[in-house]
Amino acid sequence: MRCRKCGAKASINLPEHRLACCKTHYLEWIPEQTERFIQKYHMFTHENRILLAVSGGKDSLALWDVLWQLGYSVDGLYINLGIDGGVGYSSQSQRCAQQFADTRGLNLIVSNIPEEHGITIPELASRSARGKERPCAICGIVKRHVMNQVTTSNGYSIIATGHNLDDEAAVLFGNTLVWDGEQIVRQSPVLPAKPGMARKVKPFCRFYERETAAYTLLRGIEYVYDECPHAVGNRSNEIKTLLNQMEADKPGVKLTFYLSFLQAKKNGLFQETNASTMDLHPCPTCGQLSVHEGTCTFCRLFETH
Ligand code: Q46
Ligand code: ZN
Ligand code: ZN
Repeated sequence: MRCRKCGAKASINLPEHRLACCKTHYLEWIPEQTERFIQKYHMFTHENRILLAVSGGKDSLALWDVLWQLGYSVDGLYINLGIDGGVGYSSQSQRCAQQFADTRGLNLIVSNIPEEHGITIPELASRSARGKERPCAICGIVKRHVMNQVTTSNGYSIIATGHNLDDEAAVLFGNTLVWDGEQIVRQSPVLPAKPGMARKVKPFCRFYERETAAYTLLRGIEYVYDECPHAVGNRSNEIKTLLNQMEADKPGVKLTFYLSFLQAKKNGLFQETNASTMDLHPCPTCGQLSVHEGTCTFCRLFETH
C-alpha cells in the first residue's frame, strides 16, 4: 500500500475514505480535516478563547495537539475525579495531561474533586440512589458542572471535547434504540451557547477512534492507556462493540450512520421541542443556571454528603 500523496510506503490505510498515507502525510491530514470540520460546522475562530476538557486519554490530547498546531487559543481543563480502580486511574491520567501541557508550554487548569469536596466520585455514587449502579451518571453531572463553572468564571466562549465518531455513533444508536427524541434532537457537532453556558463543540466527531489513536501514536503523545474502570461493561461500550462488529462487515457504516443523521437533521426531520427551550433558574448555592428551581442537582449531590 502506497501513500496517495507522495507514493512512499503507507503507514495507515483508511478504506472508508479511500485513502492511504505515510506518517508525514497522515500527520498533515488529521489537522487539515479538523480545520475543515471546524469551518464546516462554524465551531469557532482564532478570536475565541477555548477551554478543552482533557481526560489524559488519546482523543482529548490528540485534539489539544491539533488545535495547538492550528494556532487556536486553547487551555485545558483536567478534572480529578478520585477514581483509582486498582490502577491509580485519576493520578495516572492527570500526570499524562500535565506532562503534555508542560512540554508544550500550554495552560492546564486542574479541578480536584476529592480535595475540593472531600469525596471521590465512586464514594459519591455509592451514597446516592441514582449513582449506585451507575457512577457514570453522577460523574457526568459533576463534569458538566465543573466545566460550566470554569468556563463562565474565566471568560471562555467555547467548551471543546474530544468525542470521536465511535462515541457519537454509540450515543446516537443508544438514543435511537429507545427513541429518546429530546437527546436525539440535541446531538450535534455544535451545541449553541445558552445563558450561563458556553457553546460546546466536538471537532473530532467525524474521526474514527482508530484514526485519532493512530495520530496520537505517530505523534508520540503519551496518554493514559487504562480505561476508566467504570467504563468496562457500561452501556456505551456494549453499543460500541456491536457497532464495531457491523463496521468490520461493512467499513464506513458508522460514518454513514452519523452523517446521514446530520443530513436528516439539516433537512428538518427533527425539531426542537419545548423541553429544549425551557426556562432556566439560578441555583441559590452555586449560581449556575439549571432547569430545576431551587438547589441544582450538583449542589444537592454534595449536600447529602
Ligand atoms: S470517567 Fe466518569 Fe467516564 Fe469513568 S466514571 Fe464513567 S463517566 S467511565 S467518560
Ligand atoms: Zn506521503
Ligand atoms: Zn448549585
